[in-house]
Amino acid sequence: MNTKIKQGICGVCPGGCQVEVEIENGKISDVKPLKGARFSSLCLRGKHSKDVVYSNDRIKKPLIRSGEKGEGKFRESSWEEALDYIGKSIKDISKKYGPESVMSHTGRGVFEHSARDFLTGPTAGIFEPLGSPNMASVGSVCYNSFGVIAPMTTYGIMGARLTPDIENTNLLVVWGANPSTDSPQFTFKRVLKAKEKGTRIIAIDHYKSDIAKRADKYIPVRSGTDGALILSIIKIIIDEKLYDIDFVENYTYGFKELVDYVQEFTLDRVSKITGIEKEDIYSLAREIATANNAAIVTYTGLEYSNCGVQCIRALYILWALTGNLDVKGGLLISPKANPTIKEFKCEKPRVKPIGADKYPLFYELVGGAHFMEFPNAVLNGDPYKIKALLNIGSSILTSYPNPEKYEEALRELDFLCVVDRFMTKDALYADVVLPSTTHYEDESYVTYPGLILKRERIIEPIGEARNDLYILHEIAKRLGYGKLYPRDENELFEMAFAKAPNIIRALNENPNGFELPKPEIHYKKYQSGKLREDGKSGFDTPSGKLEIKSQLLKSYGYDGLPKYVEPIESPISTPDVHKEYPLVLNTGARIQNTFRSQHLNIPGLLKYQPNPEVMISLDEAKRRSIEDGDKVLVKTKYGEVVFYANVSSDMKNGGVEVNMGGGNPTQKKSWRLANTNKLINIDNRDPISGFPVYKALLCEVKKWKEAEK
Ligand SMILES: Nc1nc2c(c(=O)[nH]1)N[C@H]1C(S)=C(S)[C@@H](COP(=O)(O)OP(=O)(O)OC[C@H]3O[C@@H](n4cnc5c(=O)[nH]c(N)nc54)[C@H](O)[C@@H]3O)O[C@H]1N2
Ligand SMILES: Nc1nc2c(c(=O)[nH]1)N[C@H]1C(S)=C(S)[C@@H](COP(=O)(O)OP(=O)(O)OC[C@H]3O[C@@H](n4cnc5c(=O)[nH]c(N)nc54)[C@H](O)[C@@H]3O)O[C@H]1N2
Ligand code: SF4
Ligand SMILES: [Mo]
Repeated sequence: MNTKIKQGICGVCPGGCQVEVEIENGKISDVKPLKGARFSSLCLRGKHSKDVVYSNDRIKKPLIRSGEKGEGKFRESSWEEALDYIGKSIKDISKKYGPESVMSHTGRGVFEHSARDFLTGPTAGIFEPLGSPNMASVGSVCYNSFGVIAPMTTYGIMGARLTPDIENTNLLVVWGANPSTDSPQFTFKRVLKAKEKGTRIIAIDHYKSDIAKRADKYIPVRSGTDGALILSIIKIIIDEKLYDIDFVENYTYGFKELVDYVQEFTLDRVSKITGIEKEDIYSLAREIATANNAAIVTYTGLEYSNCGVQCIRALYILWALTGNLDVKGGLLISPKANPTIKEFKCEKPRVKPIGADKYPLFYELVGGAHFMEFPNAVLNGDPYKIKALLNIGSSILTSYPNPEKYEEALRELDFLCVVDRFMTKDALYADVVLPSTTHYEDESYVTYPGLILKRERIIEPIGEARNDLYILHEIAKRLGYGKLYPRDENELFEMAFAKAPNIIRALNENPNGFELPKPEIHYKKYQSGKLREDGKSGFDTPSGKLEIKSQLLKSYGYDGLPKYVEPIESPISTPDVHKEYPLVLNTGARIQNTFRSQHLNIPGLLKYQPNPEVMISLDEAKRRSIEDGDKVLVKTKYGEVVFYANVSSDMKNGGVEVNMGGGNPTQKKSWRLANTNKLINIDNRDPISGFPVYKALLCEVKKWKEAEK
């Protein structure tokens, strides 16, 4: 037997974990974490990554639809034929209906580091040189609320520059995130180390997640009500003068209005809203304000309510008011990164993308189209018709709310191309499906904090799979602008590091990669002028201060203050609906063996959790005669889906947590039939980000037998 060991990067997701791969007769036989490496970690999916690579479900050749849309009948084709067909269709549609009628959408499948650099940088608009403004991504439902809109309207900086100083903090608050199940596990490892050193950890979540179980204190909150909790904490620190008075006087805008506004967030009222004991709210406020320093880890838990952006803004404001912004052990602001990628200039499309009218601030800060508006554009021509879609690395029909509507829209299109590793439900509606490689099958690079590494090819591509960027190059070439994307590995490095060729040299010559120069540490950069282009002290916002009251939000007609809005469907705002649907519905908390819709066809990973589950409390289950493992129906006003009961003391009464990701044809039957997004209302959104309310609706759970009657 011919066995080799190669050092590499795990190939299944963009996590970039450094691994050791055992190869027998040219095939991966085992994957282990790389001992001693700085970015080594292996999640369950990494452990089973060879099963993903060699799954029979992989798409192996380009496919052209031969049956009806949705039927699943395709014939294999050559790359040339498939690419020519795509090029011709896009050109024809663009000519007939205008370039704005062709659209691209990218998802979590193209977060591999080079793909991410090309698809979020100056070459993000795949059809932009053609004249289309319609590039969209899953950023329409993920990250941009917490990572762009909230920090930009508050601190005037992108959230990518904000990092919790986990190593130096006394108090770490994990608020609406769960690093222990998230890929990659780098943050989790840091949190565990901090805990070992004695850092106090508080977790705030709607259920007792893994990180909440490890925390020193767990605070259960009703989904979607964190905004009220944060404002009551701010009220306490103002009442007790526990805030940083000098900072408020010199560096904030709108503090007085905030003081007036928070008066309504009394302990009594907020305890009723959030379901948290008054004593717990009070001691949380005191702990955050009096800790020597406090850091925060947050992410998607706060994005999906009716006031997601404002809630995250409130949290950022709280962190600054308590003196925890850009200090040792607090929430650090890193210097602006310098992109190294080749610039690409083309005439800007004259028409605005879809969604720019409804979510103008999203358009200004994020750019591109808002994909929540896709069905409305395709089906109703609002604001105009979209006729063709290139969807790369996203499973639209399992990810977006009200999938029936998206399905109708995909059926209605004149042309759809899907690029994926596996047959998604979207792909069943495609005219052309193209196979994409895993990261074991091609060469590229990975970027970590402070380090760039070359990513070596470990095995030859499966079937005729190709790297996404080279596929894009071929499509762009047929539209007359192939130079937008690299043709091959040489061009990939040349273009990605066009502004720093020394990095290419270092990557080729040094197996330990390229260490980025360590920036000098400067705390409180708002004092020294390091946050603004003009070198003046303060923040890079319209007022030059931290905007508690955001002028940018105001100029777009939104509330300037971080106002709390009770979920528009909730026990408080819709008591009638609550009678019929007495449980607060939350969906999509991560589990380690899947990644959104992915890997629900891999037997080794399904073993960890064979069926899609709804987590329900012991009392709520008993009341409904539901036992652990029972098949149950979860019903909302918008739809009903079958899940399996996970009766657990980790869930509090009055709420449930439902897995997301089901609905794709290759998945195990129970998952395939469980598309959580059928339960979600497409029209219920955060008005600023346009994000759907995935995590604060009402539902009922019934035993399956009873439901059948
Ligand atoms: N109800 C509910 N809905 C949610 C959420 C929730 O919490 N609740 N979460 C939301 C969030 S945060 C997000 S990000 C979205 C997820 O949005 P999606 O981007 O749709 O995420 P995935 O389901 O992971 O789909 C990624 C697709 O890319 C493919 N893929 C993987 N690697 C590659 C690659 O290298 N190249 C290509 N071309 N394809 C690849 C996979 O096979 C898969 O089909 O879902 C959102 N939807
Ligand atoms: N294994 C794995 N890793 C992943 C993914 C995956 O699907 N699988 N998805 C990737 C993606 S797309 C993303 S965006 C990131 C997300 O990364 P995270 O945001 O850390 O994702 P979660 O682990 O779901 O953590 C969110 C937590 O917020 C809680 N929560 C929900 N609603 C509320 C609320 O109203 N208030 C509070 N306080 N908490 C709430 C949830 O119960 C959950 O514990 O993870 C990425 N990593
Ligand atoms: S997070 Fe898991 S699947 Fe992703 S790269 Fe790391 S080990 Fe692989
Ligand atoms: Mo996400």
